[in-house]
Amino acid sequence: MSQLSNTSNPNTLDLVAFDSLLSSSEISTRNAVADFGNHHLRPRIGEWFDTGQLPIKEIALSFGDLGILGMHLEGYGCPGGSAVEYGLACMEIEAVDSGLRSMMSVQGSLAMFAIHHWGSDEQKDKYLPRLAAGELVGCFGLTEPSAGSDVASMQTRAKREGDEWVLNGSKMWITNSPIADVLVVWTRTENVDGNDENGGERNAGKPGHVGFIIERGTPGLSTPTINRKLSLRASVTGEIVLDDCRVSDAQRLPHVSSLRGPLTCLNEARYGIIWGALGAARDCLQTTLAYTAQRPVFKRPLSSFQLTQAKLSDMTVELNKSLLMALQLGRLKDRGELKPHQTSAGKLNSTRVALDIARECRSLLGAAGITTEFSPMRHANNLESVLTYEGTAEMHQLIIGQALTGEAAFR
Ligand code: TGC
Ligand code: FAD
Repeated sequence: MSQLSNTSNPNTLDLVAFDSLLSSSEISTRNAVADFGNHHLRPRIGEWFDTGQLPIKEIALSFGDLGILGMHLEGYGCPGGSAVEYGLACMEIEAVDSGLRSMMSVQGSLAMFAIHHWGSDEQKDKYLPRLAAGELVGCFGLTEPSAGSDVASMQTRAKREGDEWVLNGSKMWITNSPIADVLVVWTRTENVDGNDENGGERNAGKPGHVGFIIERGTPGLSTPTINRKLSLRASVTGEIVLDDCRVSDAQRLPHVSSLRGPLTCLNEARYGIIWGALGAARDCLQTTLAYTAQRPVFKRPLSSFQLTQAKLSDMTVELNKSLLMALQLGRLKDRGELKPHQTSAGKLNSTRVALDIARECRSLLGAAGITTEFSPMRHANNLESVLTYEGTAEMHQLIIGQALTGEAAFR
């Protein structure tokens, strides 16, 4: 049975025979992740969101067992799945909650991908198998208090002293930083050295942006938690403060020394969100279809009114169109042909469509829609973050705009 219809209305949401576009192995991967989500995560998500507390280490280990951490990476204990399988897994996890998909994205697409793509063999051997198993939790520190969308304005500095680097600055809004064992942190430096993909010796002594793998317990590192969140409550968010934090050169990601380093990683996480946000939207629609079928208004089920049906139809059409776009982008990615501005188009579309659907579904539930008993308002609140992180909607409009016109209008 299609995962577009895993609750009370078999096949109702699927308008395009979506599963006919998937291979049997993609369907079985998708179903395994959906089963895991429905049995192990869904029963507990309301409590995690309400309390803002969740057992991350336990979740990381279970995600590792399921094979969804660094799912689309090859070697070093990583599952080596396809981009489409990875996307389907993101969709099923985010159908439960965006915070849980964030855990998966930050670990696999950001921290692990950074090490896999830009790290040394020693770094890959040391960290990737344990991150893939969920024995270690990773995070990715790029955003700063005064540099979010404008990554190039980052203030965090790395200064080389002999075989060591001294790091100073702070990162903000970092998923999992308070509990991460392994922190990938991006800095600006005036004295890049060593062999990097941008020209090795060409860059020696020149300014650039370099990434470091910092282990918890390193002197000068602290990671305060950010509290009072109204969104992504089933996720831990924090700062990364570096106060004369010293790391050896062996902790530097050696193969990049420009913003291409972190921005390449963002492409991966943005891709996962294209699918993930649609999982949240699907869950809102399933919840709302079931609710409106049993909610009497003016002596008839709410679902029997024309206005209600128009809303449900429009939302379902948007969901199906967006899924087709996600799948096409996934197929391009599996062929190695996906361009960053295409990823932006998918991220922009999926997050906007999902947020619209979550808000409309919340309103169809009336007052019942405002508690965590039903999922739409929880998803809507989460999707506010998803719209903002991994590049705001405006950043993706500008990236697409640049591809269309050849003009960069960021600054
Ligand atoms: P620009 O001058 O255009 O580029 C600098 C260097 O980067 C390269 N580049 C890319 N490489 C790979 N992929 C991309 N998408 C790339 N975009 C640019 C570019 O070729 C150049 O390379 P090189 O080697 O020649 O130096 O950069 P810019 O300063 O003009 O900035 C462009 C802009 C605004 C698009 C960029 O800053 C941006 O994307 N800003 C948005 C920031 C963002 O998305 N932050 C996300 C933080 S992580 C997060 O939110 C995690 S949320 C948790 C979860 O995922 O669940
Ligand atoms: P700003 O950049 O200050 O933007 C504010 C507003 O101005 C936005 O609407 C934006 O679109 C608009 N704007 C900015 N520039 C322009 C322009 N040129 N033209 C028109 N409008 C513009 N970051 C990490 O590095 N790692 C993480 O793990 C991580 N996790 C996160 C988890 C959560 C829950 C949240 C909410 C954020 C997380 N982030 C993370 C940070 C996230 O990536 C940033 O919030 C995001 O990039 C936007 O930056 P900002 O918040 O500083 O907003």
